[in-house]
Amino acid sequence: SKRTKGVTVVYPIVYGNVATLLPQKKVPDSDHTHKWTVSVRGINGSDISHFVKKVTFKLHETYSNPQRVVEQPPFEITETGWGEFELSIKLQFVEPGEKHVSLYHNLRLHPYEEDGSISTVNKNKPVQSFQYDELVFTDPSEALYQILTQH
Ligand code: SLL
Repeated sequence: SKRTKGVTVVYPIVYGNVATLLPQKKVPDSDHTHKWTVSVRGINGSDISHFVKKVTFKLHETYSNPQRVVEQPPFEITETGWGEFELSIKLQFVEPGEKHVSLYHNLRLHPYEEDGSISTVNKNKPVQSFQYDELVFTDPSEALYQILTQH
């Protein structure tokens, strides 16, 4: 629909991962040590599907089908694995004319000490690594403007 003029809408989001150590021998015949979930949400876990149509998570190429597409909430992927890597999270919006946004996240599996070494005392505690960010829509369509400001 028609674009607004001189309008900026800022929408806060949170993205990142949780990870837990797998009990040994949980995944047969594999060297996977951790289970993790990477997600993108609104603040306080709020739903973003009123304006996000599709989220593509691009995992490390050691995963089969590394491109994971999620078209309904929750926008998240759960996997098991053995290593940390940087992944990309591409958001596509319900308004076809709105340019997609790519976010980057370093998947974290290990509890790190302040000096960068892996903590042995905390190794059984879940790890969390989330970042706050803001989506900035400049002159969104009138339809998207309505959707973004109604919530
Ligand atoms: C590292 N640069 O060497 C990183 C790469 C990749 C992690 C980590 C794959 C699991 C699977 C997996 O955990 N990859 O085989 O399905 O630490």
